[in-house]
Amino acid sequence: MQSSRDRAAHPSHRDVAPSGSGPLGGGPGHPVVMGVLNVTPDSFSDGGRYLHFEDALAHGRLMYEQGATIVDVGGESTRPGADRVDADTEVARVVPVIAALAADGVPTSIDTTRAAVAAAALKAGATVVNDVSGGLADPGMARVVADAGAAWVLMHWRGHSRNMAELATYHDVVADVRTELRERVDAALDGGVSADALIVDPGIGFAKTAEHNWRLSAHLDALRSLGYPVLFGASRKSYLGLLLADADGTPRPVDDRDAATLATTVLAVVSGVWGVRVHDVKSTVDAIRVCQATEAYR
Ligand code: PMM
Repeated sequence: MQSSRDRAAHPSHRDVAPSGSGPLGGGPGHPVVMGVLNVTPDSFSDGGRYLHFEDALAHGRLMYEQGATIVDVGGESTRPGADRVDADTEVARVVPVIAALAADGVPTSIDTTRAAVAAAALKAGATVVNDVSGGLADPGMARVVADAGAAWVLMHWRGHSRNMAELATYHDVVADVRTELRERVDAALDGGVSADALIVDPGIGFAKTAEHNWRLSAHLDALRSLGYPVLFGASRKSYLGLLLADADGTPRPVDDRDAATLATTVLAVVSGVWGVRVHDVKSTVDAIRVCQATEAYR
């Protein structure tokens, strides 16, 4: 079932060693906290709040002070149904923020599916490319990542936000996502990217129903068995709103999903993920410290 590209098949590799680590030092027991910073007018949670440079910079700095390992800067909304923006708009939104955070010594990732945007962001100081398309959207991405020696998050994805709901059909969502992620890993390696640079992500909410999201959340071990660090991003997503809907079926509002998000974070951390991508960094860091303190007494 495992291809030769499954790093779990090579137990000598550091990511599958008992201490397990990956880019940025994340891994089981000491997960990376990726703080979300959307410099967009229309993201589902923080859309419009950080569109202005000063607001974005202040929020990025705040998340870093609160303990974020890295700040994930995005200039295009990926919420279901969202329209695309052009690459110039994306660059104009993210590059000044990344450059200013880098000047402060704050590590940043660029959340984009476009090679040109990634290249501009890496030049401005980002060190990780967070590509929600896993390299599918832009064939030039592998070259940009390889040339920069950056880390690359390959998220499971089936199509752009506009029509992704139609693509949520799986035989077995956990096995299918695993297989499709392995294909993305293979393509990245074939494109010249180092295995050490890769991180995989199940893409919670992307071409997935609520049930698909729960199944993936419950079986993160299956993704970890690929042998690559796993990033988990459930923060404030709509399946949590559906779970916590009112008696009349009204979903829990986005700004009241942080307790639920925290539960997903704790479960993911206990499953041994490399990192979590969250909006509320402070509560996440507190919860991880509780996990670590408990672990120290096992
Ligand atoms: N989710 C969103 C955006 N980018 N990147 C990764 N790697 N994983 C995710 O789950 C993910 C992502 C959804 O939008 P948001 O920025 O509003 O959370």
